[in-house]
Amino acid sequence: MTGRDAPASAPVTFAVVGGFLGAGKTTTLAALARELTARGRRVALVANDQGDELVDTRLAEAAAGWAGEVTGGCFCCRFEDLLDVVTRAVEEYGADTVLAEAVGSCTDLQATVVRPLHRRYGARFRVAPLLTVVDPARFAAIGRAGEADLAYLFDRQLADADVIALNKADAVDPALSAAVRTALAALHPRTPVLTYSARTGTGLPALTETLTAPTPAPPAPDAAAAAAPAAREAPTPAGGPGGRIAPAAPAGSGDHAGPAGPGTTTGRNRDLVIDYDRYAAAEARLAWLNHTAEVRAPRSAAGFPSARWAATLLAELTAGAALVGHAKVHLTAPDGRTTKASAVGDGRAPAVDADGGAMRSARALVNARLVCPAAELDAALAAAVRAADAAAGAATSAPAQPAAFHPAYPRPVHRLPAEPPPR
Ligand SMILES: Nc1nc2c(ncn2[C@@H]2O[C@H](COP(=O)(O)OP(=O)(O)OP(=O)(O)O)[C@@H](O)[C@H]2O)c(=O)[nH]1
Ligand SMILES: [Mg+2]
Repeated sequence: MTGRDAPASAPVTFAVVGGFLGAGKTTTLAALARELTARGRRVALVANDQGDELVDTRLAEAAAGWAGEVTGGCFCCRFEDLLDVVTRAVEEYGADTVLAEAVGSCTDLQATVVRPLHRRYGARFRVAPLLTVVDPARFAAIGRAGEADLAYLFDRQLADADVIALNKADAVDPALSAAVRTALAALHPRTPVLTYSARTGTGLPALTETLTAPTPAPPAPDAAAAAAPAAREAPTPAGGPGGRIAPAAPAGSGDHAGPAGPGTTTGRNRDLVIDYDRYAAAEARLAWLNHTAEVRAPRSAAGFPSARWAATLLAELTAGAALVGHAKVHLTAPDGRTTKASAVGDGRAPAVDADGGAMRSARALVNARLVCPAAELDAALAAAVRAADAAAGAATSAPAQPAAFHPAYPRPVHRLPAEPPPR
């Protein structure tokens, strides 16, 4: 019996957190990790991305006692890698709580990640409700962006949620916040909405309780599914033209298939209606870039102003994009100081989340997810680095050329339908 199949002495709390690019998932998980650590838990964070060299992993390392990552695809397509990372968190660190951040362009997480974990590994994990983190400004703007498939993906993330976590309460006009809550109640009337700010901590205790409250035990050991998993699973996408797949159960209308009834109040026990061709088309609209560079201050003994370099780079990089998912920069100086900035397409100047001050040299990580052709993103990055160097008196070199790409068609390893509602 391998470590990851072995029953743990006490179930590890496992929470998957989803939500659109830039919604505040990493900031939320960092805040939850600090809160839960203060309550005596041993918390591990797991980042996830289509590529490697992740800003989020750097942030997770700073926020939790243990941090890991799943790279090269989302949790649903890399399910075994997710299990391996979580197993290491438990064996190496003794984690009793694992918080895993899904890729911001990923959806259908109930069927592809939450249910497989709950049903097949329910003796090891107490799988928390699925949170979908939402930026109210994005919610208000996504329908007007002229990106119908991305708006569809955003809506499917909401429909998949057990709990909608409405973030950034500190930054949102109260009237907009109220309007968003009204719209969410109309669109997803059975899904609870928690309003909070990951930045200030307002509302965070309620979110913490949601993740740590007891959840129903998994169904009796899923021997049939373990013995013949394919027979119990919904069709997996074929990919490419004609790759459209049915919902994980016979199609109903609207958000979910099958009848509503007692026990169907969470996303976990409802089947999401989703068109994988539209989901894949939405992801393919995004150009995806993870890039590493060395930044130096050739003319100043004091160093270059790292926040100015980062903010200038992001402003230039995102200027021409049809839609900004999230572009972020993380700089680390040899003495450990860090600078971090983000642009999330909210019409504001890039946010400097951490300012490590002047740096003689730094290792820079750039992660960008924008709507534009991948080749244009490569060229935009080169121009943005030149502008940042000029603004900050810096000189940047990179070990490799930027190599943006478009995410591939999602092919989840598992796709489990909901259990019938209890009678
Ligand atoms: N004002 C405010 N900003 C926030 C809050 N939470 C996150 N942000 C900011 O939103 C930006 C994106 O936050 P992240 O936590 O990186 O978002 P994410 O959802 O993890 O992004 P991806 O992993 O790229 O999908 C950063 O600049 C954060 O500082 C909040 O509660 N209030
Ligand atoms: Mg993140």
